[in-house]
Amino acid sequence: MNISVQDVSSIMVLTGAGISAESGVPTFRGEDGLWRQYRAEELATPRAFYRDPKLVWEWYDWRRGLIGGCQPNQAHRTLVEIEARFEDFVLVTQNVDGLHSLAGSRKIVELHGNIWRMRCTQMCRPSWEDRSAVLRALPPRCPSCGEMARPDVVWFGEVLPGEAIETADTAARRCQLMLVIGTSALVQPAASIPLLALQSGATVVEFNPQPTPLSDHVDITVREPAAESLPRWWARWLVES
Ligand code: BJW
Repeated sequence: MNISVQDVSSIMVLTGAGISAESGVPTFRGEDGLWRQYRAEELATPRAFYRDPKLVWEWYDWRRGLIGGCQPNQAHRTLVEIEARFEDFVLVTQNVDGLHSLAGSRKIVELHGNIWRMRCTQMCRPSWEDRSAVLRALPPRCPSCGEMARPDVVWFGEVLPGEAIETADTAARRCQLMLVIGTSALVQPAASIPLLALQSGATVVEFNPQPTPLSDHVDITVREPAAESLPRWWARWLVES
């Protein structure tokens, strides 16, 4: 690293499914990824949901059960340590699994929602958390108005939560260092966030065993699984600083 810990006052992290891979959560586009077994357009779009809500809920129920048995790994935990070290820190995640929060991260921005929350399709009340690994009745109902509930996640064709994307854009323009961990950088608008940081002069480090469309643009690429490489990178950076 050409900058020391002391020289960095503002740090941003962008994570994707790869950071949770070593916890046992399937990625979307990897070899064993979810999109290899299921067609995204049949499950992760509003159209799919309104065509067959029970099928879509069964898929989310299955994933909730799977994620419910997973624990944060060393990469999630290292981000908690990094957060404790920097006053100006923000962790922007595309993940819906809630593992950053379980690990103890505090300043989290969830771009694509959270699988443990649901919301009323009639929007009669704010979203609510339901951590039941298996839901009793599918599709579940809104406890206030009795209409159908949906997962509080962002599907293809849906707009990301305004505050989340604004916070992420502002942090990207302001940060001096950005860590991009475990994302294929294929899904917009999240994939463009590191480009904002690069345009603003930040140093960007990518942690991913595979190349991505970002790889040629970033300052450093670490081509290893994050649960091994992130703790090692962080320890080395502290020592070198
Ligand atoms: C490891 C590892 C280890 C493995 N360690 N790494 C501009 C151009 C073209 C299209 C669009 C555009 N703007 C918008 C679009 C349309 C669309 C889009 O981007 N499509 C592209 C696919 C072409 N975007 C949208 O629709 C978004 N909405 C939007 O922009 O609204 C305005 C608008 C709408 C329509 C038109 C124009 C504008 C919404 C996107 C919502 C994404 N939702 C999902 C599902 C969430 C709910 C759920 O979980 O069910 O979010 S899709 C899925 O992809 C999920 C993820 O968050 C997201 C990103 O995936 P991620 O995290 O990168 O995972 P993978 O699997 O792709 O990659 C894992 C990586 O980890 C790999 O690289 C591995 O190598 C690596 N890895 N092991 C480190 N141990």
